[in-house]
Amino acid sequence: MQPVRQDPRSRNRATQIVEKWQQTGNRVLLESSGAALEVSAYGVNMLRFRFSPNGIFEDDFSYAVVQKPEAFEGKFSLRKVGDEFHVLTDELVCKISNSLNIRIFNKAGQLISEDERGFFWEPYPQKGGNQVFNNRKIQEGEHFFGLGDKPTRLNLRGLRFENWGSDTYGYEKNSDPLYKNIPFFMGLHSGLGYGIFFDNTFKTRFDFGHERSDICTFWSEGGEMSYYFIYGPELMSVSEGYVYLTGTPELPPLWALGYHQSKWSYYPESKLMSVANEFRIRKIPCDGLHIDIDYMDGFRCFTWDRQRFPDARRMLQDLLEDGFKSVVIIDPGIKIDKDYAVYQDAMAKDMFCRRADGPVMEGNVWPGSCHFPDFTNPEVREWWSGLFKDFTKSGIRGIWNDMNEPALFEIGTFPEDTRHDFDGHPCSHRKAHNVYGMQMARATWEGIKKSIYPNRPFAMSRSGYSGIQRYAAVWTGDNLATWEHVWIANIQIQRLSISGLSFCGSDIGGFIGRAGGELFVRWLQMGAFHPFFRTHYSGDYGDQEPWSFGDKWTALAKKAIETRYRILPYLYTAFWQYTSKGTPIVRPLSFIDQNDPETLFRMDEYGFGPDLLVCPITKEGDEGRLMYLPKGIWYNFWTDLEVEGGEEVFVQTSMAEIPVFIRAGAIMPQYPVMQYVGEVSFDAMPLHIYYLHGTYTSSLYEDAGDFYGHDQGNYRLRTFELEGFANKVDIRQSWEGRFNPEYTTYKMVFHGLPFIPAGMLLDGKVVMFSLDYSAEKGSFTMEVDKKFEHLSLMNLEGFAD
Ligand code: MIG
Repeated sequence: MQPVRQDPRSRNRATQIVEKWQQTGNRVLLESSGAALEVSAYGVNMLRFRFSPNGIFEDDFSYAVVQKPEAFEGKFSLRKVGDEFHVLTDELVCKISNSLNIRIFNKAGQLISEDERGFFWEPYPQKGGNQVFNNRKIQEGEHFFGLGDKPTRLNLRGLRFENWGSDTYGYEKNSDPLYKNIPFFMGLHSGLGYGIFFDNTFKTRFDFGHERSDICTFWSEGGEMSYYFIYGPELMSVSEGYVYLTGTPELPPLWALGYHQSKWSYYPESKLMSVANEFRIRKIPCDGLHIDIDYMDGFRCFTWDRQRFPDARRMLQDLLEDGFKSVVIIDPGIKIDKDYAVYQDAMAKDMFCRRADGPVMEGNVWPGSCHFPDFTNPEVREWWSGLFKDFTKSGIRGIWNDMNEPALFEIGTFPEDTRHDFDGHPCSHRKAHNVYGMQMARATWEGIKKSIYPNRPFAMSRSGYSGIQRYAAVWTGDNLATWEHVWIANIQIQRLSISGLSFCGSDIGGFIGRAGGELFVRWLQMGAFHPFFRTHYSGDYGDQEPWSFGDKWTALAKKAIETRYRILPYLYTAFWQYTSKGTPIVRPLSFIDQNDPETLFRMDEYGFGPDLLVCPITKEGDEGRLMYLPKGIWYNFWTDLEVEGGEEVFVQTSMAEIPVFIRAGAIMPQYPVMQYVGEVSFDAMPLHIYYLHGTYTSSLYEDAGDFYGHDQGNYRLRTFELEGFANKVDIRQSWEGRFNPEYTTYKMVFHGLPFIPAGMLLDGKVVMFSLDYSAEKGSFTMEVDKKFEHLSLMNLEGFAD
C-alpha cells in the first residue's frame, strides 16, 4: 500500500490518480493514492458512497439502513471517460475525478450536487481512528432542511450543528445538540431537491455555510465516511427515499392517534382514576393515559409501588373498559439492589455495560446508583424484551422510553470508555452513544409487540438514531410553557416529519412552567394537527388538564380535541401513506410546492396530510394572522370561505380556532365525535366534498384499527376521483381489500358547489334524493349507499344534457 501524501492544509485526501477500478454487480470500486471509494446503487435515484483512507473498509453494518444494493435491478454502469470515471443509472450521472472528487448530475445534465474538497480525513491517533470529512459546494440559492429535532429555523443555511443525543431539560430556541441524532439533510436549488444521509453513529457535525458561506461540510469523530445520496427532484420523494432506506414503521393502533393526557406523575390510583373520570364526565375525548416514574417501587423498572397502586391489573382493566389505554414510562437505569429481581437477573446474565477496564458501569439516575443494559447487544435486547411479558399482561398498552440518550445525573452521559457490543462489533461509547436510545426503543417495542399480541403495540422514545421510526413515536422532550415554544414545537414537528419521523408531537402546554388558558388552548389547537397529540407537564407549577384553566378555556380545549377525533379517518389514511410509502405526514410549504420561491421562506404554515393546511397562532391576544397559502384554491375549514393561494392573506379567526384550510377537490372522511376510538359505531360515514373546477384524487384507508388483519388483506383502500364542472360534479369510487366497515352509507357533504343540485345519477341510473341545505355554509348534505362507483350531481341544466 502506498503511503498517503500529506495535503498542504495538513489534512489528507486522495491526490493522485485512480489506479484501479472495477465493477461487481451494483458496486463499483475505485482506488487512488491508497484511498478507496465504493459507489453502489440502491435505486435509480439513490447512490451510496463509501470512502476509506487506506483502502480497508469496515465490516458493513448499519442500525439504520434496511435495504441492500442487491435489491436494485435497474441499470448501473461504470465508464472511463477521459480523465474521469462516470457511474450511471437511468436517472443519474456521477462523475468522479482522479482525486475521487464527485459531481452528480441528473439525466438532463443539470448539476445536483458537487464536492469542493470532497472526502478528506485527519488522523485522530489519540482516539484510535480518523476524523472523516466531506466538503461540498453550496449551489446558488440553495436551501437546506432536515436533521431531526433541531429547535431552530426551518432553513438550515448558514447554521452549524452537532449530533450527540443529550438530555436537554429546558432547551431553548437554537439549543444544540438535542435528544435525537438524525444525520440526514436535504438540499434544494434550481428546483432540484436531493438528500444526504451520513450513516455514522459517532458524534457528527454539519455546517451549512456557517464557516465558509458557500461550503457545506459534514464530518465525524470516527468511523467511515459513508453516505447515501438521494435525488428527488421533489423534496417529498427525497424524504420518502430516506424512509425507504431506513425503514417504515408498522401502522400504529388507531387509538394512539387519539388524545393522550400525561403528567409527571398521576398517582396514587385515586388521582389517576379521577382524571380519567373527569374526561368522561365532561365529555372530553381521550384515549391515552400516561403513567410517569412515580408508579414504580423506588424507581425500579418493571415494578409497581403497592401503596400507590395496590392492584395495578384491576386498575388497568377498569381503565380499558372505559376506553383508556395506559402508557407507562420505562428508563434504562436499573437500580443496584441485590433484592431486586431484574437487577439480580441482569447481573447473573451479564447484561450491563462495562467500563474498558472491566467493572460494570455505574451511574446515577432516579433510583440512585444504577447499571445500564447494553442495548447494542442482541442478547440483551432479547432479555429486555422478555421483561415485558409479565409486566404488560396486567393491561398496559404502550411503553414510553425516557432518558435513553442515555442520560445520567451529574456527568450527563456514559463515560467514553464504556464498552458496547454493537451487534458483534465491539466498540466504545463514542461509537454507540448515538444509537443507544434507538436500540433500547427497539428492544422495548419488540417486547411489547410480542407481549400484547394480537393488539398492536405503541412505543415512544425521547432519543433515537436514523431508523428509530421503525420502533417508536417520538416527542420533543422537556420544553417550556412559553409562546416561543409553540413556535419551536411547530418547526420541530415539521423537521422531524421530513426527517423520517412522522409520528411525533410536543408536550402540549409546555413541560416546564405553567401555561395560561390561552397558551394552553392555542398549543392544543396546533397539537390537534400534529401526528402525536399529547399534553404532558412536570406537575411542579399547577395543573394542566383541559379543564384546568376555567370554563371558557375548557370549552375551547374540548372543541380542539373533538376536531382531532373528527379528522381521525383522514389522519389514519395519512399514516397509511407514511407507513407504506414513507410520505411525511406534516410537510413544510417548501415540500408542498418547491417551485414557488415564496414557500422556501415560510415556516409557520404547514401541510397536515395531503389536503389540510394549518397555521398555528403563536402570539398572545391574536385572533387572526397573516399567512401564506400555496397556489391553488383553498377552503377555510371552519367557514367554507374560498381563498385563492399564491399570496399572503390575513386570516381572521377567534380564540376557538387557528387558521386551517382544505384543498379544493379534496374528499375528506370524518368521524362523528366520540369519547375514544371505537366507542360508537355509526351507520353513515361523513364524507366532505370540496368542490373544484377540475380534477382531484383522494384516498381513504380503513381497517380494524388494531390487530394485524390488514397484513392479510383485511383493509379497505378507497380512491375517490372528483371532477367538477360548472353545472355538475362527478365522483368515481374504486376500492381494494376486503375489510368491510360497519357503516352502510356515506353522509356526503358538498362544500362550495357553484350550482344548486337538481338531479343525480348513481351508477348510470337516475335516483331520487333529498338534500339538506345549510344556509350558514352553503353546503348540501345527502346520504348515499357506500357502494357506488360513479355519482353525478348536477343542476337542472346539467340534468337536461
Ligand atoms: O429527569 O420521568 O422528558 O417527560 O416526565 C426527568 C420524568 C425524567 C424526563 C422526560 C419527562 C418525564 C420525566 N423525565
